[in-house]
Order: sequence, then structure tokens, then C-alpha cells
Amino acid sequence: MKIVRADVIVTCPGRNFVTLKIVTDEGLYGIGDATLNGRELAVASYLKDHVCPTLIGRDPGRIEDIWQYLYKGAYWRRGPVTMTAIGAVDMALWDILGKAANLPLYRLLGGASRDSVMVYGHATGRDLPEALERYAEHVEAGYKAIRIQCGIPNMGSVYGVSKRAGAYEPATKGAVDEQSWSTEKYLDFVPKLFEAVRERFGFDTHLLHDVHHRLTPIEAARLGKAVEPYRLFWLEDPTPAENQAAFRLIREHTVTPIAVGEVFNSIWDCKQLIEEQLVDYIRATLTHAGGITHLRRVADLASLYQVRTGCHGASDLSPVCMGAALHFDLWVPNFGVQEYMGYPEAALDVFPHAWRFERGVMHPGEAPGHGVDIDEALAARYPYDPAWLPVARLEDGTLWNW
Ligand code: GCO
Ligand code: MG
Repeated sequence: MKIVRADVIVTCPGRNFVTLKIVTDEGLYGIGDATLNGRELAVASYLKDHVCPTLIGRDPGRIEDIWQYLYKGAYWRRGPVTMTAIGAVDMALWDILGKAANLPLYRLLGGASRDSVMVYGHATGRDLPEALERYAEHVEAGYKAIRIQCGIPNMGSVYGVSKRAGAYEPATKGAVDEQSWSTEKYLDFVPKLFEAVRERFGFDTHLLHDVHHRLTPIEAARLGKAVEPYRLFWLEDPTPAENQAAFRLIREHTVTPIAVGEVFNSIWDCKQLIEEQLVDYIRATLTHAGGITHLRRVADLASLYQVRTGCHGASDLSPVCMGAALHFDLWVPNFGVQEYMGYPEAALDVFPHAWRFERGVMHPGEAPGHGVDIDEALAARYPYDPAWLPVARLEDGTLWNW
């Protein structure tokens, strides 16, 4: 079998997605997600201009060799744009392999390690009563794990909370959304939020929260310690993780479990965090961390240190990534949880999929490959629509971590 075409499809069915389609001389094709939120066209160009031409004529079954070729052959290693492009190629090649073998991807990886995949949903409110209402809806829908984010009193806007009611989407059209941040107000309020959740719903659901890189290590340590009575499943991205050693400080002070890594793109970003057991869950996912071939290496390293996976699954990762991730999750021995935010209706139509959600768990389905396709005619009806991720500033105007 030979690769005869590789096309990049950019579409905006409710939000922007970049998809790579690799076609073989035998008519089989595979697709991969190449969406890097807010920087979509950089990856589209990287693929179109620098990767697709080099794929033509190759044997799509040589997945490892193609991965190494794209990683080492670029000379310029790692980085989100390169690794997202490699991730898309890798996902598409595994899809082709599954179709050629007539097997669902999870079976190629080694078969199911569990019956279904536990996912966590987002309960988000502009204030405490609204956040608790959303939490109640998730409990009703059968979620076993729920992330809570809430507007902070006297703070204009905060990560994870939409200004309007309805689904949260960080990227905005037109001007960049500039949000303001006060660590003091946040740290004062957030323990009360968790207390209210446990008071109303007890301890039957796993409770998660995303700090979104906003605290310094010692502030994160203080928060982790303060919220220990509420027994969080995880506290996510409590501080930026470029400096992996910074997490030692958090670990010295608290037993609240820590999840990190949605912005990571390679094993090198989390090597120290894993080897020193500074985190409990690794959030890297297929699209941004080099596909199945690479994420499998990350998960295997993590398993040596009892670190579990918690793949990023925001709606800016396409339904293609969701499908492939569910196969990965069904197989990976050291699975923790999978994020699932849901998708706009139009996106679900553009990407016909075998995966399904039922009462807090998901399954990738039994279709050969990863089980997600793209309706190209429909995709063409939703042209690219530029959108920006927000930035955050301290109340005095200093640029902060969004
Ligand atoms: C999460 C993430 C997302 C990111 C988004 C950026 O935990 O789901 O923090 O909401 O902000 O993926 O594009
Ligand atoms: Mg996050």
C-alpha cells in the first residue's frame, strides 16, 4: 500500500477544526485531528507546505518510521505546531492500519483493559447557585466525575466561565478578550465552592477543578492544603509547568492530587514531573503530543511511577481526537479519566463517529480504525472563522497566565 494523497481540511462547524486526510492507492484513507486552538493555520501550513509532500509514495503501515522521520527529519524538534502536525499524521496512519486489518484501534493496541471509559463533564456557573445547578444536572445525567468552575465574587471574568449562559468556549471572534485576575479573591472563594459541592452532593462524585496555570507554586501549595477536606479527584494546572521542579514545593505541602499537561507536546515536558512523582495525572493528549505512537510512550513512562492518564478533551480537540483518545483510554493500563465537554451539533454532523456517551462513561465503538470520518461536502459549508484565545491581566494591568 502507498500513500497517494494527503489533504488538509479546515472547517468551522461551530468552532474551528483542522483535519488531515491521508489517502492510499488502495482507496483506504485515514483522518487525524490537527487542531491547535487559536493557532490553527500555523499547523495547516506546516502540514500542507512541509509534511504532506514528504508523505506521498510512503507505505502507510510504517507508522513508527514515519513518526521518526517527521520528528528527527525536521531537525527542529518538538513544539506544539510540529507535534500537532505529527500527531495528525500518526492518528491518520493508525486509522488506516485499523481499516486494513478490519479491527478497531483499541484491539491493535492490545485490546480493552476496561469495559468503558469514565469521562468528566464541566459544571460551570457564573455564580455559586448556577454552578451547583449545573453540577446537579451532571449528577442527573450519570456523570461519575465532574469538574466545577465558578465566577468569583467581585472579579469580572475568570477562566472556564462563559459570560452568557450555555456551553463554554474560550476562543472569541473579533477582538481578543482581556480578562482580569485576582489571586486573593480566587483563593478566598474557591474552598467555599468545594465545601458547597460536598455539602449538597456528598462524596459520591469525583470532584475536579482547573486552576488554569494562575497561581505561584506556594499559592498552589496553600490551596491544595486548604481543600484537602473536600477530597478532590484532581486539582489541575495549579501553576505553570515549564519549570517542572516547581511542583516539588506543592508536593511538600499537600496530598491533593495534581493533574498537569494539556499544553505539553512531548515526553520531555513531563519527564521530571513523572520520575519524581510530582503529579498524579498526565493530561497530554493525542493531537498535541505526537499521536498514539508518542502518547503511548508517555503513558508507559507514567505507569512506572503510578501516574495515570487524564487526557485533555476540550471541545477544541475535534471529534476525531475524541474517537482516537477513547480507543487509547480503553486500552491504556494506567487510565485515570478522560475529559469530555461535548460538541456543537454541526460538528457532530461534519464528523460522523462510532463513539458514544452513556451515563458518565464513553465507548469508542467497534468500527475499524478510530471510527471517526469527515463529511467533506458538509465541512466545506463551514469556512474557517478566525477566533482568539483570551489573555489575563492582574488588576493593575500586568499580563498574567490565562
Ligand atoms: C481544559 C482546558 C481547556 C483549555 C482550552 C484551550 O481543561 O479543558 O483548560 O478549556 O483552556 O483547551 O484551547
Ligand atoms: Mg485545563
